[in-house]
Amino acid sequence: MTEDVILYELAAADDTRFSPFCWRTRWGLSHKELSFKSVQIGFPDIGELGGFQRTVPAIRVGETFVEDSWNIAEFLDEMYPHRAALFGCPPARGAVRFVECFTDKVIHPTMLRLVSRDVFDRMDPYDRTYFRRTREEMLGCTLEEAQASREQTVQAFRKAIHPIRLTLNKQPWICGGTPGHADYIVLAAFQWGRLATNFKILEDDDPIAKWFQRGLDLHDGFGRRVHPDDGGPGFSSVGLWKEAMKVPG
Ligand SMILES: N[C@@H](CCC(=O)N[C@@H](CS)C(=O)NCC(=O)O)C(=O)O
Repeated sequence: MTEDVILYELAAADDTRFSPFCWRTRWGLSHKELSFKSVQIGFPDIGELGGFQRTVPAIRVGETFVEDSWNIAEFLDEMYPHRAALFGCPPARGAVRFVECFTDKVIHPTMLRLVSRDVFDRMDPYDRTYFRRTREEMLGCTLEEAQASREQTVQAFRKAIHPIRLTLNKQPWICGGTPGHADYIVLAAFQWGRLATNFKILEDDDPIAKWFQRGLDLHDGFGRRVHPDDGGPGFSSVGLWKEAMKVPG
């Protein structure tokens, strides 16, 4: 397969790619040493891609369209069997499914509580109404209420992810000696936090924070370079565009 990969994904008003599910695929593509073209799509328009799930990430490679980060990772392993595997053997793949479910049902809902108000601030006005309505439904409260309790939320969160800490005390990566899709699933959740907010989610000496830093260094700093501190787009224009466009907060 020689065609270029197109990755459809969300972006903030300042062009930061913050979506955790899309970061799973971004890291998967970089793991396979594949360059890709990133195409931004607004939240309300995802259905126009024509997928069944109406979610991003989705990729297009020639005539092939694949949606869902898990399906995309499987597709990449099938298409590029000679490049480093994302999953490995069938039992390993099964265990990655657990990591995916834990992340989707424990890490993401809490991360949403921690970052959603900041994401809203950074979002293009076009996406804001949709984002507030759908995310407040998910949270069961307003974005502001979720943010108001984040000190308590983050304390509970650090305890809830202790099994990851224990794993990383025994081995450098969630997948063992080298990183794979399970690492990218969890790294992507923390990348969401890193790119969406300045709020401190992990203490610097936490083994999970150290693993995250190692993750950012993977593939020539692929994940690190996107942050404004490292030359990426990001926080610099927050507030400014809002004022310029006279959009209510
Ligand atoms: N299981 C899917 C979930 C993807 C997902 O939920 N993506 C979010 C963006 S981070 C989305 O597209 N949401 C659509 C919406 O909120 O309408 C995957 O792993 O790709």
